[in-house]
Amino acid sequence: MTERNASDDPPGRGLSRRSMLVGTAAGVVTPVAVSSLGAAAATADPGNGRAPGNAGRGDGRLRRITMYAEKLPDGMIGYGLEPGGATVPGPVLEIWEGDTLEIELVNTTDKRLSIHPHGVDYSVDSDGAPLNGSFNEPGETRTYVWRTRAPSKGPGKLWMPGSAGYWHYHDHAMGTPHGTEGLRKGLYGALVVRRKGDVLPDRQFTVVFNDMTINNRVAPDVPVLEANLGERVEFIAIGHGNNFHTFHLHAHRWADNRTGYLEGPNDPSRVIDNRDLNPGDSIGFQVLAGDGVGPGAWMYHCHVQFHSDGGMAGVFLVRNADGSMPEGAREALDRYHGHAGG
Ligand SMILES: [Cu+2]
Repeated sequence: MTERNASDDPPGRGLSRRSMLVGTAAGVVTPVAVSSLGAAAATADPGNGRAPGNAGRGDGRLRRITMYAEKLPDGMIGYGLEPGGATVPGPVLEIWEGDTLEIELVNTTDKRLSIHPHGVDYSVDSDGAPLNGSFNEPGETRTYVWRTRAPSKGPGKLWMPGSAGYWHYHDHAMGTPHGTEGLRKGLYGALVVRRKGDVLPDRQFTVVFNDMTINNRVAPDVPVLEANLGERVEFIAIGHGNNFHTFHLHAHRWADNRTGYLEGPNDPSRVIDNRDLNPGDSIGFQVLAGDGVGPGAWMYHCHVQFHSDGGMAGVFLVRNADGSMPEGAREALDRYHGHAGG
């Protein structure tokens, strides 16, 4: 994975322009460099996502991608969007509510594996579960189809939920019928289904609490997440493994609802800065980097004490608006990199 220690280079703003809909921001500091997929996905979003700017999207398109499951150094296995491009976590997959995503998964390993999504619709042959025989044999290529839908009128006054949300995907076949080995080794990633009108972020980070690691790493090797003051930053946090976790971000807060934003000053959503993140769970939200608090090296970590003490902690580096290092941040990063884990 492209670990990037904070240098004095500002994060590349020009790269943060987005085109939908499948990103490659694999929990690293890279902004959403997006590979547009299929004929439908190529329109660049002007204004680096600050305006909704997505009217006319989400109109039920079919999007096709190819993913590769590959062995990585350190015993890890990851998903990627091109041969040799696997990362842990895998790429952020983004689609609009109403779209269908067709994934051709190439298994380059010598073990069975699959891709199993949360939050979307699929038939049993796209389940990714050995129970349904829907997995890739070693070396096999298999197609999975994920469908999404908008909210719809249900019986009486009820409404049936749509698919929009901060979801995730993972292996469900390696090692056990539940993909325990694949998950442990890094076969997981974020899946974002957006509703028409949703605000797009400038930057996007996937943070996976997997057993006692963040993205299969522990401090001080957890990648530094970087943004400039005032940028709209999206966090997608996912829990995996055998432990309970709580996700905490310093100096920022969000609404505990679908988007993390309030609909207005009287929106009764609870506002939080810490949330349970247990295995299989996923949350997502956007913040304005350093809003009301300024730039600096802000921590994010699991709030279970022996987990954070054990290295489940990283840095959200909010640079000055011009991309320069804020006062004191270099020293803070040095302290973080001296973190022995215990
Ligand atoms: Cu934890």
